[in-house]
Amino acid sequence: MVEGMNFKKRAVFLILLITLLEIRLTMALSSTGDTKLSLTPEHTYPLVKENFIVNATVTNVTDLSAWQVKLTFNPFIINCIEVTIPDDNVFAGHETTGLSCKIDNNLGLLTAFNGLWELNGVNGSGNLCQIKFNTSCPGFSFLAFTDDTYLQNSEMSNIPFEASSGTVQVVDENFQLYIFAVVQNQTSHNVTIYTSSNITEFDFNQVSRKISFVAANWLNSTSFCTVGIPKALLNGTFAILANDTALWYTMSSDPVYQFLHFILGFENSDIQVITTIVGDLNGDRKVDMRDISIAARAFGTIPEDQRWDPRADVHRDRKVDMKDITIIAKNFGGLWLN
Ligand SMILES: [Ca+2]
Ligand SMILES: [Ca+2]
Repeated sequence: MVEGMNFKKRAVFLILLITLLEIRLTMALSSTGDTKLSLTPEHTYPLVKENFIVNATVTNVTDLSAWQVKLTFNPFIINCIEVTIPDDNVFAGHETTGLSCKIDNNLGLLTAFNGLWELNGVNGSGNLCQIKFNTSCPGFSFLAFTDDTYLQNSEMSNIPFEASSGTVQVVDENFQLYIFAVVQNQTSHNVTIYTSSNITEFDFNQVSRKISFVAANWLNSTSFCTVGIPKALLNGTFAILANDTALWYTMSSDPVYQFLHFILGFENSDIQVITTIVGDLNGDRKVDMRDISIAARAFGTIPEDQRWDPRADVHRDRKVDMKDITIIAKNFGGLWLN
């Protein structure tokens, strides 16, 4: 009731704030040095009901005195069992506070912290912590560092770093890899679909830049789908429509392919993967009030909230806030042109 009343106000208020925030966002983009935070292995392909380990590692750091790793994962697919600090970690040989750790397998979030008791930080590269997961069902999970992840120096200032996320593809014998060869400008490309659905009627339309197929699932079942699209074939912002409704998806890529990962319900049979413009949340290839409405309705939410709509999380940091609204507003009025 209150939500309905505030809805219009919220949309107007958000638009008004945009100009101000654009300035702040630009300032917040700090430069990064050569320090990197990554996960090894970057890509993992465990089986269902299998344990696997991922290491959070830092490379080329100077005066590291404390760190916090905050990592999100897809709790429907994997659960975190434990976080440990290996003997050969980056603080090895120094006295530390010890590991503080919080695991939330409902949210898909883990937080781990360790710091030095000593006055000076350490230099170089090394392991921060080791994270053990268990897989529950086939599908895909990102392992992504959130904004609250930090590296701190002995002056208690944040060390700029570049973070790269990892991926987990839990595989199952019921999954099948479909490969469809399509031709664009006399060049052949392979589009791949890795899924437990049965795929038929695959088509690529070069003019409307659209991939379409029919996915059949068992009654009342859901399936997972990964569509691999060669970047040379289609590139940019994608929207996935299932029976004309935009689906939420996550993305990963390698040098050749862009991978789109999504869940299909029993009712989602006519699938279209289209290129669109940034900020188009409902997949109609234009950014207008419909998209602002979707974002405004979900404004201020995180995944466990009732109003949460992952399509509105354009910035992909698991919250719908001004960053997302700014991106949509910047593209407001935009039209996809072939
Ligand atoms: Ca739209
Ligand atoms: Ca966001």
